[in-house]
Amino acid sequence: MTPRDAIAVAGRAMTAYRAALAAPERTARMAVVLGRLLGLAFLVCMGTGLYSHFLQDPLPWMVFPTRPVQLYQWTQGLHITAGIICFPLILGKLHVVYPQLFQTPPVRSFPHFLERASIALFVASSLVQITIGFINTVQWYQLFAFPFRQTHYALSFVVIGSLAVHIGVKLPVILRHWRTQPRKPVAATSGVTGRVHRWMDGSGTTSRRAFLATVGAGSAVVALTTAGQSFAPLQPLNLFAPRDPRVGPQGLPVNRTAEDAEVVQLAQSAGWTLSIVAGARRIVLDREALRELEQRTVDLPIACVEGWSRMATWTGVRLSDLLDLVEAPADARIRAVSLETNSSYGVSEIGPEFARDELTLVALELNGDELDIDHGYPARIISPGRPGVLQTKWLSRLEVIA
Ligand SMILES: Nc1nc2c(c(=O)[nH]1)N[C@H]1C(S)=C(S)[C@@H](COP(=O)(O)O)O[C@H]1N2
Ligand SMILES: [Mo]
Repeated sequence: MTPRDAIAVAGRAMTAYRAALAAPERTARMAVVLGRLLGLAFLVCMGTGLYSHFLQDPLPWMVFPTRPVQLYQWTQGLHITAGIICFPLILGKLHVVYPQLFQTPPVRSFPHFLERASIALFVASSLVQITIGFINTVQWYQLFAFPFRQTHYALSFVVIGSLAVHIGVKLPVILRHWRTQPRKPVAATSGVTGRVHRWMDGSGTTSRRAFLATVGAGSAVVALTTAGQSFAPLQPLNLFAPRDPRVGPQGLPVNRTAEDAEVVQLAQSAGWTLSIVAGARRIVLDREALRELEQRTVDLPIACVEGWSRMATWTGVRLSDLLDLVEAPADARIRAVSLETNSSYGVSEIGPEFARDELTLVALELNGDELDIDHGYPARIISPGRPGVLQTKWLSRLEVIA
C-alpha cells in the first residue's frame, strides 16, 4: 500500500466513523444554540473578571463605584456562577460538534486551517481557563505553581481572541441557524450525504429537546448549588462552593487564620499600635486611642474573589477621620500594611474613592463583639464594593502614598 492509499483508507474510515456518529442533537442549529449561551457566559465572565482584576490592579486613571455596597459581591458571584455553567455548556457543545473532528480532508485550505486551529486553541484555552478558575474557588492553591490571577487574566485574552476568530469564521453558519429554520426535505440539503445529515430534515425533535433539557438541567443544578455562597436564599443548596458563608467565628467564614498568617503573637501583643504615616507626619495610636475616636457602625459584606460572600456589621473608626489626623490630601492613595509580612495579602492599596468613603472603616468590632483574631484583631480594613482580598486584616500601618 502506498502512502497515498493509506491516506485514502484513513479518509474513508473517518467518513464512515463520522456518519456513524450522526445523532438528532448533532445539528448546526444546536451548535449555534449552545454557542450563543456559551458566548453569553464568556462575556459575563470576561466583564466581571476584568472588573475584579482592575479593582485589584487598577490603571492610574481608574475610579470605581463604591455603591451599591454589594456590587462586588454580585459581580463576583456572577463571575463564578457563569464560569461554572460553562462546564455543562462546553461539554454539551463538544458533544454536538464532536463528529466535525473527523472531517475529510482534515485541512482543505488555509482559511479552513485557521478555522480549525482557532477552534483547537479556543477549546483548549477555555477548558484550562474554567478548570483553573474552578480549582481556585475550591482553594486548592497549593496546586498552582503560577500566579493564579495573572494567568487567568492573560488566558482570558487567548479565550476571547480565539472565540472572536471562531465567531468570525462561522458567521455564515451562525446567521443561517440563528432562528429555527423551516423544515426542509432531505434533498434540499445539497452537497452532503443523506446518511450524515438525515437529522436536518426535522426528525428527532424529541431527542433534541431531551438533549437541550439535559444540558439545561446540568447548568441549573451547578448554578443553584454554587450561587448559594453569595446569594443568601440559595445557601441551603450550596454544595459545590467550598465555604458555607454562615460558618466561622462570629458567623463569618475565615479565609486565612491568624495562625496560618503567623501573626498570633504580634496581634495579641499589648504593645500593638497602628501607625499612620504621611511623609514626615506620623501618628501612632494604640487600641485605647482608637477606641476614643468617634466610632461608626456600618453593614458591609466580605466578598471573596473565590465567590463566597457574607454581610456583617462592623464598628470602628472611619478611615477618612484617621487620614485627617495626618492631613492627608483628599485625593491620596493609601497603603494598608498588615502585621503579616510573608504574604502578598499583607499589603493592599486603597484608592481615594474608597479611602474617603464614609463607610470605609478601620474596624475594631464585628457583629457586636471585639474582632476575632481570625478576622483581623486588633484592627482591619473594611470598605464597600471591593474584593475581600483587599480588606486587610491585622493592620499595623497606614501609609499615605505620595
Ligand atoms: N493580612 C491579611 N488580610 C487578609 C487576608 C490575608 O490572608 N491576610 N485574606 C483576605 C481575603 S482573601 C479575604 S476573602 C478576607 C476574608 O476575611 P475574613 O477571613 O475575616 O472573613 O480577608 C482578607 N484580608
Ligand atoms: Mo478572599
